[in-house]
Amino acid sequence: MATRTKAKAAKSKATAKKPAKKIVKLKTKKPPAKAAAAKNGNGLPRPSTRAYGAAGKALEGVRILDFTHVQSGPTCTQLLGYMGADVIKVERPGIGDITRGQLRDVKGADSLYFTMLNGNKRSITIDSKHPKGKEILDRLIRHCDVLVENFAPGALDRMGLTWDYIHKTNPRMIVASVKGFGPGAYEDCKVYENIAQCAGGAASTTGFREGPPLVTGAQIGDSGTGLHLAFGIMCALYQRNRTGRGQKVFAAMQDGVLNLARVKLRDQQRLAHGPLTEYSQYGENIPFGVAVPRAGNDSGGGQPGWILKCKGWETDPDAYVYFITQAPVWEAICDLIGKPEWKTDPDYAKPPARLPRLKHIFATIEQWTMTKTKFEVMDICNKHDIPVGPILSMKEIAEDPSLRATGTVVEVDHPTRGKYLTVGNPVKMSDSITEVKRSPLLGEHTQEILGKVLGYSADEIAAIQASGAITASEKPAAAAA
Ligand code: CAO
Repeated sequence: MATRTKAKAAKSKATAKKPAKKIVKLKTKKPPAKAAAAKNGNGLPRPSTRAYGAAGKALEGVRILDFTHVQSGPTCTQLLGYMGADVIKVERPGIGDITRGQLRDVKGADSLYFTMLNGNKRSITIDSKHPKGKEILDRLIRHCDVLVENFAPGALDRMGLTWDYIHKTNPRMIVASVKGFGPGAYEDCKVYENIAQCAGGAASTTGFREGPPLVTGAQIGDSGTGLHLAFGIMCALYQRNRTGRGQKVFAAMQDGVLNLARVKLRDQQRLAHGPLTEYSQYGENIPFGVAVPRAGNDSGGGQPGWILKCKGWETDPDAYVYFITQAPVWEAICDLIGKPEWKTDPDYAKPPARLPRLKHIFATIEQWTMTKTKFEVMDICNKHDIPVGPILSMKEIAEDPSLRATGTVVEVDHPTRGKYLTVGNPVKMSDSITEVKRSPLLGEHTQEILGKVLGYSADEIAAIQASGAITASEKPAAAAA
């Protein structure tokens, strides 16, 4: 205190010696409201001080009324479950999701089709057409944030769950749907994976020119659309923070496939300006038609690529490698394959000169790759930054230790089928750690959800049970495929 007083006195002495200065009042600008808000974190809470991974999951607190079945819808809700949402899967009593019994490999147990698409969910059985069932659904609608469904067009409305009804019951609820097609000529059609691949432009551009259209093994129609839907749901949840109200989110499988095949719509428009020079048919002098052709294994980008045989191809159907002749590493490729003269030969030195000779170039590179295993090719080429990729079989992927280590391939235990592999969360987050849980048995959580989530008393649950709204109907289950 004494020190402060002394200092004060010294300061006033110094001031007294100086001639009095005219005091100019400076107009201080108030910081703009936006800047002040930004300084205060734009309304966000203070950054958590908890260790990364210990502050809960990304979607903790979000509750999903999962009315999905087969593949497209379940893919979406499983991802939301991986991110921490509480996913309540509503299934028909005694039957459940049709995939429980489809492509069954273990007698009496839920199929892999079901178990691999319905992890991290709880199952409740409700007959949605039973009056008591309808009452339970109403309560669920009030307790959930998002309803996700992929019934055939009109099925949800036929249950009485129209958008108007849901919105009136819970104005905050987001209603997310997958259908085969958007509004138009085909809007009432039922759609499965391969139909979407065909209608979305993927099949007409997949396969070899001289063969028929091909569908791909990647489920871009089902899982791809589920992924699109999940993105829409996330955006709707974010917007709801501002508006306080839910909205409809709609993803058509045709649209989802087209979105993934957009480079082919790019090429369709390029065709109007001349041939597609990176397609091998250009180098082979085969004229282009009016639509984008099938391009075999041509690379979809500007760098020519092809699938080449590797050592063992005679007996191993997957002894192949994808090889890209990327321009910046052309010289390294020439040295590796024993063609150093191609580095300066005007027929090979520059990319445009190589285009008409791609078939011969890849056949020559293949003579080299056939002397190595696909993994040896990978090791050698990567040292030179040459982009190559081994054709991995599903067996190799299932056994790959790095995919296990990252949680992309996960082994889970199931009470009736035992251990099985599933695909974990393909998206890794540093502060939201995914825990992959097994799929639920049919109706495994019915009592728990009725009591703990919806607040029914034990007597009420007993009455619900007696009503037949949550128990198996007399109808026989649909035949499993
Ligand atoms: N209680 C009572 N009834 C229930 C019920 C429940 N819990 N859950 C479903 N149902 C009823 C539906 O109300 C519907 O009845 P109505 O037709 O009488 O209204 C019935 O079950 C069948 O539903 P659905 O028509 O959706 O099923 P489906 O097997 O005939 O068709 C599919 C399947 C996938 C072709 C269709 O659902 C569809 O086109 N979905 C949209 C596109 C899609 O997601 N396709 C991807 C499928 S994965 O390849």
